Amino acid sequence: MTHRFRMALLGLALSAALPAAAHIEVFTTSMSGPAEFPANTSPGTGASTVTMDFDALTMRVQASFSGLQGNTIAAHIHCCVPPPPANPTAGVATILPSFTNFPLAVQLGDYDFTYDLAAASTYSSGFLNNAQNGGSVANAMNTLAAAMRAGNLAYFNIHTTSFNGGEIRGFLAPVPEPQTYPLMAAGLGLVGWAAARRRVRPA
Ligand SMILES: [Cu+2]
Repeated sequence: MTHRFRMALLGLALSAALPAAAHIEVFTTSMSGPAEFPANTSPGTGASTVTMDFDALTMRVQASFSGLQGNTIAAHIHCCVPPPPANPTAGVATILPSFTNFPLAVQLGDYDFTYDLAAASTYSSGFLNNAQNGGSVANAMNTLAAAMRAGNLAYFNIHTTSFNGGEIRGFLAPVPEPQTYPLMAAGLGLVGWAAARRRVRPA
């Protein structure tokens, strides 16, 4: 094996090891009235990013919203909707009645708060104590994370005075880990470069 080829293999091995080492997962969604069940005609829109750090055991919840018809009364994440054809709604998974310090009585706003995933208070008691989670914060964390990975099971919902059941919502889904993919591409690129070098070299 040439030195370059060994280096390329090392790069590939490193990139293969990184996804297991990266314990941060990011989920996003866009929220709207038509995404509610039942759908409504609210002109409001919103976006949310949820960042779970499985080393620090934190969940950062960021959101922004505007154009709501009613004034905000609550916001949280619902989980987990049942399989079709059941109604695509679920109970609240996160702290009740609303996210800590979420802007209330407004039609637009921004939100940024970091929760402790190991704290029982991060979850609604119903979610924490349901049959699947059995009062375990680890189970509750894993259930919520798995639902967001699935992309169609957990939704961010903003309730208002005009739409008590929710004016805008959106299902949280994963985004690729930015710190992993460029490194993986770099590792694969190294392998390709080493292979090309070997091809042009005289036998
Ligand atoms: Cu709700």
